[in-house]
Amino acid sequence: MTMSEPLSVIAPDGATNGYDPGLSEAELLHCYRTMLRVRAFDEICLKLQRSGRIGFSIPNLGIEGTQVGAASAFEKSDWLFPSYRDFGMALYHGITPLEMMHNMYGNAQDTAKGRQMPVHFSFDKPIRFVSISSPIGTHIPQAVGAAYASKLRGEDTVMLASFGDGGTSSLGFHSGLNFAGVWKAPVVFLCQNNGWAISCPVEEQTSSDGFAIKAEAYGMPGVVVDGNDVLAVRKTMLEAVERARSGGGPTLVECKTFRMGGHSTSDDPSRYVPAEQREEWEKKDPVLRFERFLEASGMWKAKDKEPMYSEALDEMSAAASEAEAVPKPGLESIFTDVYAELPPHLRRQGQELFELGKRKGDAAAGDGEFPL
Ligand SMILES: Cc1ncc(C[n+]2csc(CCOP(=O)(O)OP(=O)(O)O)c2C)c(N)n1
Ligand SMILES: [Mg+2]
Repeated sequence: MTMSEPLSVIAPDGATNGYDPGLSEAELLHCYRTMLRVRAFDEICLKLQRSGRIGFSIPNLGIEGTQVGAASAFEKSDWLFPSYRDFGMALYHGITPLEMMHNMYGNAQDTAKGRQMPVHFSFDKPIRFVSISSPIGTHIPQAVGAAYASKLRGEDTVMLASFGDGGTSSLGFHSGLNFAGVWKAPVVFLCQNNGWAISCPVEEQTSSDGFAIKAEAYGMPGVVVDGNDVLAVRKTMLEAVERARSGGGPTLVECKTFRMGGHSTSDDPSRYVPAEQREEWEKKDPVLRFERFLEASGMWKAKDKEPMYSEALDEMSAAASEAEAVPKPGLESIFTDVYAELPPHLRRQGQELFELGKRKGDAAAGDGEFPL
């Protein structure tokens, strides 16, 4: 097999090549449902953004197989350093749509207290889903540092660093992989090669034969997998996670997939993605692929899809309504979480802000008092 031939498990007719994913029927259906829930979350967020209720979102259409297959390889005690396009990893591990919607609205219950952009989730349970870093690639060395700390402490926690094809051009990618190789840190690098970094095609991103091959330079295995085959992604990631957990060091996994939507709700991919490319990948839709497997295994029927998807839409819509009703963070939250005791100059600035807020009618109940 050459580096650029991706590993796949689910054949076009839904049969597997004998691979047993080691998941019960309920677990496999959880994978499927999670993929549908990602689509439903996207659909609701697009409507919210287009109607001016939230400022921004990131579509995940086409990447759900990679997200769910990868997430399924990690334990709740592991840490995920996700990219901004990893909604399926959060949902797979039981982070609720409501918690995610609080961030989309930047309301008072958002874990980031409205200080991050929408889509920049951070959660510490049921799994550690580390705050999204907007500057591309900066979270890669963070994941490596956390992995090295886990190793030094003698723990068996494994870290995931997830990023796109564009992320491989960042300094963080090269320094992160270098340190991880030297330290044999328990980290798995997941490169989601979805063909595009906003409007930059992969051919302009690198002149190497894909991204997995770059692992060789850093002294670790590099594996290419069909990112639209959820079971192939699971298989590859499980092997990499087990290797990291047992002291074997890092792996770079390249998932070949395709972003069927825009880069974000501010983007129009029809301006740069050739129609034939999109049509070709639509046939490889990861949800349809997994449906063929589930159907061939007698776990799912075509008539199940519509009620499952509409249940997911109801769930996301209810989460959005609930999050929308939560007030924005109080003005005083601007001054919290940095100092144990607020310095006098910030206290003074805060007071001026509250007075201005009151005069302009922007201050909400509670503003104007420091709880510090
Ligand atoms: C350091 C840095 N440079 C540029 C940007 C602007 N930017 C945001 S997303 C993006 C493309 C990233 O592409 P890729 O890693 O392939 O991720 P994908 O969008 O495909 O998920 C760029 C250039 C940024 N956020 N950070
Ligand atoms: Mg990309």
